Amino acid sequence: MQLKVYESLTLKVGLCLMLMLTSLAGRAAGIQLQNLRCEMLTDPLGIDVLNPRLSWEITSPARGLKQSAYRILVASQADKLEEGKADLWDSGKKNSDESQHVVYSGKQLKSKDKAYWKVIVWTNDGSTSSSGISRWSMGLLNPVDWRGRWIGLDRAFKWDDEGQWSRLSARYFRKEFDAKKTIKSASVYIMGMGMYELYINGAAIGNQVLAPVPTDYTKGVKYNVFDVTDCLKSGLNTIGTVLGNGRFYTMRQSYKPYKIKTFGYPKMLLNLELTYTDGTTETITTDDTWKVTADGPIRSNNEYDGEEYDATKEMPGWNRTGFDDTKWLKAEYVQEPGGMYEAQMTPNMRIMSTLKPVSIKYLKPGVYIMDMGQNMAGWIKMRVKGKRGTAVSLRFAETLQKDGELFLENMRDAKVNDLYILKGEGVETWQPSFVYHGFRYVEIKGYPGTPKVEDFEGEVIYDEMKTVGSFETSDRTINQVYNNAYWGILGNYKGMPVDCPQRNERQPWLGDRKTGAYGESFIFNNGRLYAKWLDDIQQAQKADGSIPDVAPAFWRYYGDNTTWPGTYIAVADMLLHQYGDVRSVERHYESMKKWIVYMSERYMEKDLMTKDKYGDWCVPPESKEMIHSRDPKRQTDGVLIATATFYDLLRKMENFASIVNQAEDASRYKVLAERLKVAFNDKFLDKTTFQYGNNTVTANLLPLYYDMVPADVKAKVFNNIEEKILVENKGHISTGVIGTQMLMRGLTENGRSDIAFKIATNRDYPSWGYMVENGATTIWELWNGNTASPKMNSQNHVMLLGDLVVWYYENLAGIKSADRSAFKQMVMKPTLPEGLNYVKSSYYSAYGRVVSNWTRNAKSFNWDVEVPVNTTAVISIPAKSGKDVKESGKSASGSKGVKFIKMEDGRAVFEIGSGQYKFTSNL
Ligand code: RAM
Repeated sequence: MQLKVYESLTLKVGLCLMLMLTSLAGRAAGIQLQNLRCEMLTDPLGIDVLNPRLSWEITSPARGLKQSAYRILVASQADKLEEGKADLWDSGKKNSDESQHVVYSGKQLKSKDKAYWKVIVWTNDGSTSSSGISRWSMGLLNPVDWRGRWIGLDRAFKWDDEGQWSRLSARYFRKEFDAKKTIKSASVYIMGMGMYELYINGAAIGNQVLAPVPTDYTKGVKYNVFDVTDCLKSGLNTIGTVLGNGRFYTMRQSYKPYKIKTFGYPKMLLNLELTYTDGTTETITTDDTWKVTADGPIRSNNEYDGEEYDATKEMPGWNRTGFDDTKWLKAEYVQEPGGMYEAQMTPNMRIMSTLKPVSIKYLKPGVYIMDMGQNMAGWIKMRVKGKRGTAVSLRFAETLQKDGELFLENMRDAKVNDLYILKGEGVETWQPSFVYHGFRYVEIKGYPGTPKVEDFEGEVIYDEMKTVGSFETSDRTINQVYNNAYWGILGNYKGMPVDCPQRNERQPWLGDRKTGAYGESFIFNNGRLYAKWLDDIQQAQKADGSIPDVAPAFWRYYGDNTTWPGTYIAVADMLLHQYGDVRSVERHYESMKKWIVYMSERYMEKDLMTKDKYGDWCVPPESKEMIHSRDPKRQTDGVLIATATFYDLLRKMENFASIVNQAEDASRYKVLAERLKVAFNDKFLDKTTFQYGNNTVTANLLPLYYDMVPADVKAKVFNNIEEKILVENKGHISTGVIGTQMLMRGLTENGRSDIAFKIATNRDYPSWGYMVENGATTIWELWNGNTASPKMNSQNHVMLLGDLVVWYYENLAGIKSADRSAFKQMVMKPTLPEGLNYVKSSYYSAYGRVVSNWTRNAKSFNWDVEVPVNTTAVISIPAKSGKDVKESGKSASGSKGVKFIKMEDGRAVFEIGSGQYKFTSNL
């Protein structure tokens, strides 16, 4: 059985310490517990939720297994986790099948408290089983719990440059202290702005990079917590930190102050809490006894322009005891950033994988071009040997020009250039600390000797999260597009979902993820990242209710738009549907409501929502050089888009309102939605042609998908879509960021999965396959990404994925959660478009692994299905009759865990419980 504390974060403890609690689970009669392990690699530390939600996963191959009761025990010490000793909480035996998000309801926890917990479960086969032990700890819950002061240096130095391509060297801090007694335990609480590296006695603490996650620091400041007990000793110890700029000291502040928010110079607040074996405690805090220098090896670090590292300026031993810091400056007291201090509830970024370059080619004297074979986001780790003072430059690009040089125009004014200056002491290994790049190709300049593939490695960086989905089909285009989507999605997770990782932008644009977040959740366990993003959006909201298009609002785009800000509500809905995260709905309900009220009061005219900013962004334009179409026939009316979108958001709000017991609100949303629908159909539906607006696919699809179309004309509206795609567009996509969000599901749900399949497998323009055909290894910002102007043409944007990934999993694989049940109930109904012969897919839900592997030929359909313990699935198998379906060679209806329900649309429908099944039917 696996335990999880949903609220908590998987912060890693130091390299010199890996605390792993051994699982103490016993095996109870009847239940074979498999894969006994703690879900968290290390325990969640420093959370700031008083009543965290506890979840567990029961693994067993048994069929039809369900939890019938549970009992949670929580204690302040691991050895107290026995009956009668659980001093924090003993839930008692609860007859319930709940195993997700059970709210801790024990003694109130205070700052720094530790909690150890386990669960005992009873299952419907009469067995009992006990889990292993997991733990969490509380952070510093009140500002007063933070001792010491913010320190930094509020100025630049003579080697810095604060112009448009600002250069600010990293700041190194150190503090020696004497631990006079024997240490029992020690924890570090750190807020290091914009980014920090932390060392104790020379050892790097944690394997996070580019930490903490970015926020609007005037609204919220994230702290990270580490258990550093094993890194300290009695006597003299030394803490060292390095502060980089991140989004805190933002370049270009003198360039576009009206647009780009900046926060000042790097700064930090740190508490090291020591508990001695005699029970006494001591806190080492940041104050003006710390020493600091800005004259270390990191000469410049700038997310967009790159990092410069001069190894001749290294300061050996600077983060260990005994270093001579007499030439260093005294740290200065500085103003706090202004935001609330918040425990970081989402894991930091980390080096998640590595890539070997596929080639390094000579370009001209001293210049080589390295190909990583994959558009990736992260950095290059390099090995080099040469004379002291030699400078090696690495520049990054997504594509090459015809002459083999880097194509840098689409980076706009980002310099994307790392520089390493050798110290000349044998083999040197280097990778930057405070920047990342989005690239496939690297220009290597000034490398001593001939650079070899073995000397370079691409380190792929994104938020630490599990890959939970796998997906493969018999179609090579779908497989490659899936792979491109996978790389694009992970590369754009940067403590927030950004639009792109390479050019001078990298902003968390809301609209790009409205449906994307949902599709992504099938591939990555992104629940905590998106819950954090909702907080970012809430913090970006103005007092009057306005929500920007970018949040955190590093770029100030308060345009009172409908579609992009509506992502706030759509992502909350995704978290509810995929993860059962009711708490996010509760936490954001009032802010979402405020935005709805704000928009309706200001921008509703005659029951239509009039505010739209981007239209159906990035439709395929009339000429392949263009970015945005100017052809009115390709564009969809903004009021149509805004009204349909707002209608859908109101329906979602209606559901949220009932979840938070606001019945009056719920009916208000309902009434308003109805009014919108009437006005919408009056205004946009042509009663003779059954076309909406100017009859673009998007114009017809939005109302159809959102269920705004009068029942008697639905088929006719859908006919217009079919005709448009098949006749006018010859089976091609014509939608942009908006229409693509419901295109694949819209076609499939209306019985034309064949058209969806055609669109998904096209390899000519415009299509996802066209990107593949032209060498893409990620997804482009534009359908014509290989020919359009470089002014807005990223090769790694995920917004054009629309609902494609959702369609892969829910429709092709048939792995789908029943409405908002977060996979407790599933509806598994794979679509079998002609030409697709197999799908092999799995998804790791909160309850455990779901598998759907199907193959078909002219005669039969074979389907291997796996459903986790404590869940059920309604499955739908193409067959002539229920009797025609076999499970493991026998009649399915007689099989254990399988119940025949009905025949429907040429399919036999069964209900199954947990377990593995092998279904076959004759076609
Ligand atoms: C561009 C970006 C982003 C998009 C906005 C509207 O700056 O490409 O992805 O959301 O425009």
